[in-house]
Formats: sequence, C-alpha cells, structure tokens
Amino acid sequence: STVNKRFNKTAFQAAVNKYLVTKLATLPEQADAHAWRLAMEYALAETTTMNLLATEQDPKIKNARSVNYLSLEFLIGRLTGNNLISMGLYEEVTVAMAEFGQNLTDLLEEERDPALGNGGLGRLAACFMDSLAAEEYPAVGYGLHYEYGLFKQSFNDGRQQEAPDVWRDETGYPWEVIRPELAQKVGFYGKVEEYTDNDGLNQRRWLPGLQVEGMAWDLPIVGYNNNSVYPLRLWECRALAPFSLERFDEGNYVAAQASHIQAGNLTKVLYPNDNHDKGKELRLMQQYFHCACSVADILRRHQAAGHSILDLAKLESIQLNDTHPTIAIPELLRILLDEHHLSWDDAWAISSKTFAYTNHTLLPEALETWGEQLMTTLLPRHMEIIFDINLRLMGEVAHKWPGDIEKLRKLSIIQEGDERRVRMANLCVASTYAVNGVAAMHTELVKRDLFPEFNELFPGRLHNVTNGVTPRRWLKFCNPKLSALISSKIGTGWIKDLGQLQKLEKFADDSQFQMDFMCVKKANKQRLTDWVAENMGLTINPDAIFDVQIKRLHEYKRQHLNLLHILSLYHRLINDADFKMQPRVFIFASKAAPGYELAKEIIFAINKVAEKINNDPRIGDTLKVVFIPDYRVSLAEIIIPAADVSEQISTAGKEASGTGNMKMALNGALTVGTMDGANVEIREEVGDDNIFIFGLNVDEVQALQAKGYNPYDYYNSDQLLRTSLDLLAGDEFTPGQPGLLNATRHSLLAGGDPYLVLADFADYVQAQGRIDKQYGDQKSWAKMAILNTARNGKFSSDRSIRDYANNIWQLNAVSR
Ligand code: 26M
Repeated sequence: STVNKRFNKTAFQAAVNKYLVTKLATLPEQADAHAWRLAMEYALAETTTMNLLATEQDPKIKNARSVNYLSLEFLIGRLTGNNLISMGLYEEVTVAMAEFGQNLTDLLEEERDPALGNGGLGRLAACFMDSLAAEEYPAVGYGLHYEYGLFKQSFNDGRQQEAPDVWRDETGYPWEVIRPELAQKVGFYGKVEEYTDNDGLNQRRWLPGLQVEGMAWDLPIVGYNNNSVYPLRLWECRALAPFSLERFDEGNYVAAQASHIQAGNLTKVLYPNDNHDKGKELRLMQQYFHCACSVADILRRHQAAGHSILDLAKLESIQLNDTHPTIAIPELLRILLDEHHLSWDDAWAISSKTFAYTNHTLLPEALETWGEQLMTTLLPRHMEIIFDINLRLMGEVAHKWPGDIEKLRKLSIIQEGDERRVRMANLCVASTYAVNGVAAMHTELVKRDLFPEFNELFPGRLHNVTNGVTPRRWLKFCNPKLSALISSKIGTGWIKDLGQLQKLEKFADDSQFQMDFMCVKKANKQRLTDWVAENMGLTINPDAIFDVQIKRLHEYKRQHLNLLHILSLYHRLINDADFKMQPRVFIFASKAAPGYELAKEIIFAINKVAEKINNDPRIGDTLKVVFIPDYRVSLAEIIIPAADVSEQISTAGKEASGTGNMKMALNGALTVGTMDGANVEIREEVGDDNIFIFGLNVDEVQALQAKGYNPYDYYNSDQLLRTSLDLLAGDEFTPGQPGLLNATRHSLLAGGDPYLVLADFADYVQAQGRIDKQYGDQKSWAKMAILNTARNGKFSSDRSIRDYANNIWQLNAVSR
C-alpha cells in the first residue's frame, strides 16, 4: 500500500500550527519567517519520515539487492525546495503557506545549506542519491554527521577569511531524524591477541584501547514523483560515557587518554581540503569511524532481513567514493575472519565481490597514503590484514611476471621508503571487483598512466562511468523559467528522461523560440544582477556577457589563466584605441583550502584587480569583475542559470571530469574549455561549432613537460602575455604597495608554472576573441545556447546511476 496520500491542506496547516507551538514555542501571531519555515519543514518531514520507514520495512526492499554508497562527503545543499518538487507539493504548499501570509520563496531563502562536502566529489554523491531514489534502485547513503560543514568564506580587504559553518539550528534540523536503535560502537588503538577457540583453532582478535559511539541520523532522500524514500545515514561521533576502556595495557591507556577528548569530537568538522591529502591522524580516525559504523550497519540490515552472511555479496554492493572509505575493506574482512571465523578464502571471496571503487583524481598529491606506524597504532588488526592482502597480491604479481621486481614495487600496497606507507588506491584496486573513472578521458588515463600494470593483471576490472548531475535540482528547480519554456515545447518527460531535451533541436532555428530562450536567460541574469547589487553593493549590466568560473580554487583549474585574460583586456581597453569588445562581466566564486597559500593569493589578486577595474572611469560598463564570496550550492543555483560563458580551463589531464561544466551547458551556457575531463564528451555531444575548445591536449602537455617546459619562452616571446603578467608586478592594483600580488606572478615564472598557464595563454585569448565576436550575433548565439541545452541530456546523473546499476552493481529497480 502506498503511504503517499493526496495533499490535505487543512491537515498540513494544522501540523504547521502544531509545530509552531510544540517545537518552536511560538504562536502564529508572533512567529517570524524563521519559525514558520521550521514549522513547515517539520510538517513536511512527517511524510518523508513515514515514507522512509515504509521503504525500509518493505519486504520487496529487504529482499532486493541494494547498493551502499560510502562517502566522507555529501554536499546536499538546501533540501526543502528540492523535496517539495520531488513530493509534487510545490504549488500546494505555496498556497497553504500563502494563507498564513507567508511567501514560500522567501521561506526557502531562509534555509542554510548543509555544506557537508568540499566540491565536486561531495556534490556528485548528492546527485547520485537523488538519482538512486528517482530511479528506485534500493540504496543507502553512508556519510558523516559533521557538526561544522565547509567553512564560511568572507573577504577582508580582498583576502579570504574563514568562519565556522553552523548548518543546524539550535532547535535541530527538521529533515533529519535520529535513530538511537542503530547506534554502533567503534574501537581504536589497543592490541591484537592470539587465542585458541573452543574447537582448538588459533584465532586472532582486536582488543581496542578506546571506544566511541556512532549515532545514526537519517536524512530522507525523496524519489522524484514516486513513493520511495531512501536514507542518507550520517554518523555522529560521541564519547562513550562513562569513559570506558575494556582491556588495555599501560601504554595504550595513556594513548587512549590523550586521544579521548579528540575522539569524542571526531565528527566536529569536515576537512576543507579538496584534491590534497595531508595525512592527519584525526582524518584517519574519521575515515575508520565512518567505515566501522557503515559496515556494521550493512551487516545488521543484511542479517535482520534473515540473510546468511555467506550471501552478502549477492545482496549488497558497497561503492567507495574515492579512497576515503577504503578501510571498510579490511574492516569487513576483520569481521568475517575474527567474528564469523570464516577462512581467508571464504572471507576474501565475499569481500572482493562486495566492494567497488571510484577514482576521482590523478593528481599525485591527492592520492592517499597512510604511514605504517600510524596505522599500526590506531588500527593494529587492520594493518595485519592489509599485509595479508598484500602478501597474496605480491604472489599473484610474481606468478604473472616472474622475477620482475619493478612490477612488485609498482603494484605493492606497501610503498617502501624511510617509512613504509599504505597506498590506499592500490589497496582498492587489488580488493574490489570493479574500479571506475568518472569521464571517458579520465578512465583512459587511469588505465594508461595511473594503473597500467593493474589493468594488465586484472583485465576487465577498470570501467568508465561518466559523471552526471540531477536534472531536478540543476534545471527544474534552479531554472523554473527555462523549465517552463522547455515543458511548453516538449512536455515534462525530460525531468526524468533528460535525453528528451533533444526534441528541442528542431526549435533551434525558430526565431520566436530563440527570443523566448534569450528572454529567460536575461531574466536569470537580472536575478543575479539584483542579488549582486543587494548583497555586494555592486552594479553590473545584465546585457553584458556573463562569463562564469565557479569551482574550488586550485592551480590546476587555472583561475589565474582567467585573470591573465582579464588583465590583457584591461590593458588593451586602456592602451589600444582600436580595441573594441562586447561588455563582459567576469564572475568568480570559489573557496581556497585554508592551508593552500598560493590559492589564497590568487583570490586576493582577483579581488584587487576587480576593485581597480570596477572603479576605473576609463572602463565603465565594458569590463567588470565580480568575486562572489562564500560559494555554495544555493549560490550555484542562482549563478548557473545566469551564465552565458562557462569557464572549464584546467590543464589537460588534470580535471577528472568536472560537473559544473555539465550544469552550465544544460542551462544554455557556452563552454570555453580545454580537452579535459567531461569537456571532451560535452564537445562530442554539442559538436565543435557549439563549444570553444583551446589549448594543449593531454599528449601535448605530457610531451612539453617531458622535453622541459620553460615559462620564460612564452613570457619573452608574447608581448601581450608579458604586459598582462607584469601588471601584477607593480602597484597598479595595490596603490602604494608594489609587489603585493607578486606571489601569483612568481608562481608562473620562477615557480616554473607547473600547470602550463603561459603555454595556453595565447590560444585562450584567441578563443575568447571568438566568443566576443559570436556574442555580437545574437541570433546565432541563441541557436548555439539552445543546442547546448538540447544536446546535453547525456549528463543526467540518472544515466550515470543506470550505468552503475547495469555495469557495476547488477542492480534492479524496485518500484513501490
Ligand atoms: C583528502 C584527504 C584529506 C582531506 C580531504 C581529502 C579530499 C577531499 C575531497 C580529497 C579529494 C576530494 O575531492 C576530490 C574531488 O572533488 N574530485 C573531483 O571529483 C569530481 C566528481 O567526480 C570531478 O568532477 C572532479 O573533476 C574532481 O576534481
């Protein structure tokens, strides 16, 4: 039977009134927008929580194969608007709240973003949960219940300032529900003991020196237009009170004591690094805590449904979102070996058919390794198991390549050196049944450059699953005007079947449709213009080209290449009387990891350049630069629909996929980009005429670096480049303080320009020139924009999830 009933407005309003009083201790006459919003969310959460339980208890679900998505990050963004859309209640609730004198749009603006992720990887996990629920593939998402999400960013004289992100109200977060009966205990430290069991067999067991509690919080992931609600289960670490140590020796007691305060706070804060691994002990503790709670919960569900542990791999698949949850592998093996007393071969057969791993990066500094010492201290039994896995792996390698020491060295899970380290990616490839890259080109590079030997040793293990984005949040919800226009032409089927957007192609030459499409774009640009005026006190011209680069700040993403182009335009506008350009607003939004000095310097440089250009009377409306602070999901929802140009300018071979590129193209922006990540596939879909590709391709990048790249070759021979770069050397943008922006310039010259910014500069400027020219022809621009919306249906995360379900998880949908 279905739990979804037709919306009963009176009952809903009664529930809102009830929560105003019982949860918020206020009355309708006194309540402010904040109270109204929370009461509304509590009332709506009644339905989602009931559906969550009904889905969980459904025998069809209990007996179906399901996937467990393990991720240290789920960058879900605001839930209320999205849930209203999935529940099909947006219009109904608008009316019901209006009768209370409350405007739904304003109430939704009141919600803070749960920022439980850094960037692409975390947002992908959120899109995947949305698509799993929409497609009704039985799933549980497992993550961490951080008290503080990604830091809040502000600018102080152009420099990034970080502040803690408090995403939960003191009264709680209405959409989440605590599940005390699902709490788990998690051990750390201690020792491994050998003992003889009742059958006289030698066994090993881990006696932790410290235990903490994992409390479960469930967020409802509401399936679009269906009755399925799956949990996003987030674990919160709590100190076990009273301080409980079961068995310990003197040394470990001290270690445990010292860590106790920390351990009680394991899930306090999300590590703010993106694509960089710092190897911190607390981070490893977070990872193991996440894995231990999640694996225990998967086994609990499996056994509560009456299934044998021997059938685990038949019913459960565990997807590892990057290497961050890798310790789930030795954790499952430990339980199978030490608690269920399976043989190694039986345990391995189960574990290696249960886990699959997604690689999200090739950057060497992002590949996780953990020192043997730390692993042995924190997780002594897991370290033993890792050595056991490696022993067998090395046996296989020696068998395939007899006498080849080099192969052993490259494939080993243990990296030899001053201190031995555990290579988490190698552990993953060796211990899973499927490994995937996140875009076609990325997967080819994983096979060719990262894991060529593994690819030979385990043929068929490496797959591609190209990333995608949820069309509910990234088109229907964030761009209601374009959604309405699309639906007026091709109906609403595209919301669940994004490929249907290609039906728009036949309107690409239709003048009326072109005008309507550009009208929607203009309205979205006006919305962003108003937002910028209101929140930043800055005036921008909505008729200018909105040129957008929104993503984490990283050298490989090359925000400084964008900056150099801006400097070149500024220089030409002032010094070349013949130079003409379409008015353009360059829009940035981006956070830098707090410890990434150069990234913070680049933010500072962009802000200082912006300040000067925006106030230069010689420039007027022609060129503006806006760095919007505190980039987050809810800001992306305003910026993306307003983008004309999408900047995807990473050094070829460095951006695994990108997903902002998909969001902007879908919303009718034209991409200026390198042949990197999913840009390659976007080009394949839209055609070479509807995208602006520039720069070295990955083979050219590798060849140039092999022969010895010298940025001065470019600096000395390209006058525009030299002039642009040298603008950063003086005090042009920092009056009276010459050299303040030198860090960025220095990194590109004496610093060696590791990401080949100077090598790609000239071609980038050319591509930007083509964009400028193209925008002058509004009719043809409109056509190109329409074709970008029409031809990007491939990049729905529904398609990604079906690819995973069919090719990796062997999963069937279960409709309720
Ligand atoms: C590692 C160690 C310690 C602390 C944090 C980390 C860490 C956190 C996030 C490392 C990497 C993290 O994210 C990497 C990431 O976001 N990768 C992006 O994944 C997207 C989804 O597949 C791709 O689209 C992007 O190209 C890729 O950069």
